[in-house]
Amino acid sequence: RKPTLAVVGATGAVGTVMLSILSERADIWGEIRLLASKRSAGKKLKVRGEDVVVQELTAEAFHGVDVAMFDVPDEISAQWAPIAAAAGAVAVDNSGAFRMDPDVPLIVPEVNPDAARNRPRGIIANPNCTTLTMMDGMGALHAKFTLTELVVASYQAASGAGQAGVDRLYDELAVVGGRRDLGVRAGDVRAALVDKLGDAPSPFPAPLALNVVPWAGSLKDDGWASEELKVRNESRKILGIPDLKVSATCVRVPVITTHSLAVHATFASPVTVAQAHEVLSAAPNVVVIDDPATLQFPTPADSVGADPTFVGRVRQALDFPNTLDLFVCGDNLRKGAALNTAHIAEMIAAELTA
Ligand code: 11C
Repeated sequence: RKPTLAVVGATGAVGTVMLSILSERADIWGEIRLLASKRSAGKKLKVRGEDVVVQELTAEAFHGVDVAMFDVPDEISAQWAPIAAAAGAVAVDNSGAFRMDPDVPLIVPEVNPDAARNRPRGIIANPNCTTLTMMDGMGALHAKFTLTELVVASYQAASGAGQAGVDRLYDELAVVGGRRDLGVRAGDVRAALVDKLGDAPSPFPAPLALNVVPWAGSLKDDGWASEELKVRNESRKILGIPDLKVSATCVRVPVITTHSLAVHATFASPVTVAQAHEVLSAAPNVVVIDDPATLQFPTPADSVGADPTFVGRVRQALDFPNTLDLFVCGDNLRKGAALNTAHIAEMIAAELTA
């Protein structure tokens, strides 16, 4: 019998990509059941070329489900993933609700697949998309050279804030497009957006069009944004280095989809650019694009929609021993979310049918 998969939250930004990923990858699933709030129940969505009616999220809806993926806000996952697990499913959760729970493995299949076998709560967590963007590359480098410090600046896309983020950025771009009088005086972009968009809510705490916004997530102690702490805590857990020194600054940029990271990574001993290229080129799901002489490097516009993460601009830091600087791009809705979740679910399906 092919395993039954439930997709909880199929109508959101990540859920929509999930349905197309499930339609593209090897067809290992029997039934694919779509579950959502009462509001979305009854809608028809296409999966594997067929219309599937969305069912209401209830405890009974998990009956007979082998693997349940969750792409919903933290509080919905916190409530429903344990219910799915109690019904006998393995829950693969893409929210932040369980990532740091010691009884929940946090999995990147290319980096720490074996950790997925120890799941006492029946729940496996999928990392945050910013962390995931660098994990395939950093995992491979750590396995060879032993990572000791990570300093990261992110350049995060609007879709990290969900469909509302995408809609807001397009709305803002429509206001500023062609306006050569904007971006020349402090506050002019903000005023133009208020003029045209009024007090329509934005998921971003400042204009994103013609701007960058040094904030993602919610306020934590001492001025840190939650996203920055997720990068630190999740990197440590995935790589299995509890005392890894990590410092992150997370910044939203006017890109629709694909997060980028400038990474300053220190290792136990010196690493040459050639050694790093060799390891990264052999790493699963990593593509190296790095030829400074011909200006070849990854950009979000060239990476969006692809499965791998792209690494370039690899340099030996001039004033920091044992340290590489590099730039990574990864589609935050694919490797950063739906693809990694689908990959974990496929690992579990293989385990269940072995
Ligand atoms: C962002 N990375 O770009 C966030 C979105 O913990 O899964 C995903 C938040 C999370 O805003």
